[in-house]
Amino acid sequence: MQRRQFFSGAASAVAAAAVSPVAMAALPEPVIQTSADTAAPLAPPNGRPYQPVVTLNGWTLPWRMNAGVKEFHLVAEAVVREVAPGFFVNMWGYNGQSPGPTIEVVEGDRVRIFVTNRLPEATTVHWHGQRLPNGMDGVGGLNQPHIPPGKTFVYEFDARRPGTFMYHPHSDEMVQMAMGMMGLWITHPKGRHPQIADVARDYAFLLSAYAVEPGAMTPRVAEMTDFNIWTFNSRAFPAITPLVAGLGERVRIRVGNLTMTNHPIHIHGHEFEVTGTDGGPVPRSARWPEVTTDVAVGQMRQIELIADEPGDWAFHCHKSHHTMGAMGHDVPTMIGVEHQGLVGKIQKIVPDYMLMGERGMGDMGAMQMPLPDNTFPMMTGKGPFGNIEMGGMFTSFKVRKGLAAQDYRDPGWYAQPPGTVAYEWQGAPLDAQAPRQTLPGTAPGAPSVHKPAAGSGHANH
Ligand SMILES: [Cu+2]
Repeated sequence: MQRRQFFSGAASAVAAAAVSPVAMAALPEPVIQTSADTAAPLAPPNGRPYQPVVTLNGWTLPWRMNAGVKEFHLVAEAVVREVAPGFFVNMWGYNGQSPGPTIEVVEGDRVRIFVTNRLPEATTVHWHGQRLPNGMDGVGGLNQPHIPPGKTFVYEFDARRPGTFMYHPHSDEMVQMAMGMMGLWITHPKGRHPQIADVARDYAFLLSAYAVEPGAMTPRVAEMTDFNIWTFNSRAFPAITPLVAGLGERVRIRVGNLTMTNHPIHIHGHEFEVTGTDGGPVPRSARWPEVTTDVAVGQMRQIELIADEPGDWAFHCHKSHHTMGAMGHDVPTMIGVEHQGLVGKIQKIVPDYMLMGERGMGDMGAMQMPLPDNTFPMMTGKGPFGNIEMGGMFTSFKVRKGLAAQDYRDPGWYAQPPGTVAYEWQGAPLDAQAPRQTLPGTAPGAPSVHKPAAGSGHANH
């Protein structure tokens, strides 16, 4: 705190000498967000019209129109982000949150971004995916001087092509991105665009991951592979807002990845097409149906679908470790290990030892385990049928008939029509002692039906 005050005090003294009072007075007031909830879409109060996005557990930065230029003010600063209820992480971000606010502009807009550095070290902002003058690209040392603590730099360029982009520092990147410095940038098309459809709902979020020891509050910034906090926009299930859609609506979901690994993003009950990347819209002739798309590091994928199946559909990263809450990855596999009589003996050596994982780990969703301060359970979330046993990069896509256009509230659990839910077999139980039907050729000792002919050259399977 003292360090920050020192820097801002020193900075204003220096700045006052270097910049005219008129320019200082012209700095737009920064807007700060104190909530990690999903903000309502920001309808543009001026400038070219567009359909705003909804940033999951995020918000859009308001701007000031100044003689036809859209002026934004980003403040790089230390923040505390509530990643899950009661689980707080010390991060670096922008304007009170991490990720920073989404910036929404329209193709052709002249944009001026003031970046004030309230971090204890230098930073810059790189505008990932944008066409812009070289000196505005934000790579510290290469395109511009690093922004020292306490200083404000100005970036200015035209938003030349529509699409979904990101922003992040290009100054001590390893530390600053591990601490959460990132944000989304949406350039909406001006007027109709042949490759960009009108959609009823347009969602956006970043994938982010952190290494936070249970009980700690600050990410381990040198970690390269063993992350334990997997998030959509720095929120972990069940704290991630569900995506809602009216039955039959066309929905766009924009996903950017600034973690250290790839994430296959998967939706249930629907197919989608990738309609754009950070390189721009994908030509219609180059699209194909998918239910999972891999979002690699430093990539953005924009998917679109018709929400024509009512229900609560899972929407998640398909790496199953990424749909877990805080966990250690050095847990031994105990499946099949009979250690019932051993617990007492082991507890004499390790008093906190508990029997776990003998029959799989699904029971952990119900287990009331003592947790260290400031963490959250590995498997959590309650659904209408019991524990959901998930965490991390998981939420739901809720499709409902008759949802009002501007209604983004959680509609609650889907009521399945009678007779459409998987049910328990009520007939005669399987007799465990009865002989099983065996397919010819697969009984132990039977000759393999796939045995390669001698000399065929095929490797044996
Ligand atoms: Cu993942």
